[in-house]
Amino acid sequence: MSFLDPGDPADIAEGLATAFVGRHQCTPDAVAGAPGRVNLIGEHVDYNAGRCLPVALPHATYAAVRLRTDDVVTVASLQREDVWTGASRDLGPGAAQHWSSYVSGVVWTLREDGLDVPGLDVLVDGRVPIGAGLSSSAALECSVALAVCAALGVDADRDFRADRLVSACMRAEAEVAGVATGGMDQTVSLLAERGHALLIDCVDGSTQQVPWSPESAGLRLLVVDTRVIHALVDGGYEARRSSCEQAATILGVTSLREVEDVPAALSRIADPVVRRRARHVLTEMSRVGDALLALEAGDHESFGVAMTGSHESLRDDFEVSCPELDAVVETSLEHGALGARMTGGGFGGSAIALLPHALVAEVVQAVRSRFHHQRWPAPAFALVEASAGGRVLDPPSVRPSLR
Ligand code: GAF
Repeated sequence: MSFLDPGDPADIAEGLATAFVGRHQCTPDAVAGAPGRVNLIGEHVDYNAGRCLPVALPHATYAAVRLRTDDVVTVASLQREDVWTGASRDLGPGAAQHWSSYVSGVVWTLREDGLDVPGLDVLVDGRVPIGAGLSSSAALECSVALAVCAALGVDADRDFRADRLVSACMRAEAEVAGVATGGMDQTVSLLAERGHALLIDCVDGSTQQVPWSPESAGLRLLVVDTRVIHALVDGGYEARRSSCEQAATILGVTSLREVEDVPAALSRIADPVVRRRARHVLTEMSRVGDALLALEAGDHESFGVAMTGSHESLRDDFEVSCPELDAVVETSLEHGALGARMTGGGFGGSAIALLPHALVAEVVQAVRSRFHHQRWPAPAFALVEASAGGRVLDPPSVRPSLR
């Protein structure tokens, strides 16, 4: 069985620093890494002021940064051929859309937020699969934000991350890259702690570390990347967000979180599509509550039931699943998973399954066979433990031959 390898952070940082020297003939001032995520439950509730429960992956994106003496910004990646070069005027909203917008956007928002960021060279090594719904964009934004802060000598401690960097990265994605997300991904990428899921209350952005180690109960969290490319910029995400806003307007609330009597609220929404979207959000908010109670009681079976309920609601009411995600969920459950669901924005991307360790090989084989039988591209798998949020890898060492 082969699983997506997150790599060793120190080795990746060293390789990246070495590649940086090869490209720029000088060492980077800082290297930082920030993880992707899977969300355990609480999907499409962050922009409705609800609570969500993501876990940081061991797979991260790494950024090496060197400050320049002029105003030029260059952005390159070990995974891509093209290099983006711009100056101040090219950084903010309205700049041409390019993968580098996630990087230049962060440089722009950090400046907007008052940091004195000069021109810089950025080199990225992305180890979060792109388009897999595992939050590679937030991992990129957060790694760049942390590396820029480290290069400037700014101490990005927990409070600084929570108060300044989460919103800087969200703004970069919304205002420069063009996708107004709800903040879950950036928050967990910057604030997660090893061995914990992060409970985010999106009503005010407050967070709480929730112990998450199903391994101690003989369980594993399996991630299945369906290889159906998920992209938030395609319009489906924005359409769901706008249906939720419509529902809130009809109900006279600022966010769906304020709704108390769910059946009564739903009966006031005449449009069947808007009603279904609202029903997902409102029932998902209560499933998060159920899941938290189950976790507190060490009741993984009930946690699994909430996960599967979440998938059904995302599939039937929110309509953001796809046949490949449904197939992963069904197959995992048929072969003994306690719960399974799509994770992240949907429209492709990844699913997760919580299952006994002893069944991992069987479930992987069954999912593989099902994809093969359907003539779908082979899926990719990862077994993940709750990992830490972004960190500066310091000091970046460079292989001796290039010093
Ligand atoms: C994407 C977004 F970026 C998040 O903010 C969140 O809305 C998620 O989809 C759905 O829960 O990952």
